[in-house]
Amino acid sequence: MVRKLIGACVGLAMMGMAGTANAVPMTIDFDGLAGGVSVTNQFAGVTFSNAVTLSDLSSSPPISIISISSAFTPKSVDPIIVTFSTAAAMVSVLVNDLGENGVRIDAYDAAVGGNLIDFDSLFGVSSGVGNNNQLISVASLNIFRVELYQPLSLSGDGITFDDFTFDIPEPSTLALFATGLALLAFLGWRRRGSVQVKAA
Ligand SMILES: [Ca+2]
Ligand SMILES: [Ca+2]
Repeated sequence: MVRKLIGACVGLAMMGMAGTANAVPMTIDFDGLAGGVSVTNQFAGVTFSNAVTLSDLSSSPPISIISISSAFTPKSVDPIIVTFSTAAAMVSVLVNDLGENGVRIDAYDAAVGGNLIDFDSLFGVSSGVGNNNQLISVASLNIFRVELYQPLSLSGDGITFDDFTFDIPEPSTLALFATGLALLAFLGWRRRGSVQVKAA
């Protein structure tokens, strides 16, 4: 009976791990929005700030986003910011027209302030027109905010962003995993108890 229970718990724990690993990332392609629209809370689970849609750039069909404050050239002092209502484990975004000013994504563990927990950056050549679909990504436990910007100011050249993707581990599978571990610990304790009784 105890052995059967342990087997079931190991199965549950493994299901939990498999479910967490297989969480499907969500991608926002912005294509359902018109051009010139402020992107804020139109999409579940995320809130954008300093972002507006762009529809007239042939290199990033049909809708991408740029910053409101500096259009194609957001800097670290005025980045596009995305916050998550539940912690993400991975965030990626496609960059178009990437040039020598580069692009960077910073990941933080709080919606405001917090610690820098991961970052990624990528650089193109000269004005970089047409250097499209360049992927940058961050991965860490507990991502509650990312900031997108150009790290350098070598020229006035700009970038656009598209296909914002994030992966939030499902709470149900995490809870199942935790339940499995707790049951295993309890059964281990009970079995050790029964062995002591037999030895006495
Ligand atoms: Ca798009
Ligand atoms: Ca460019």
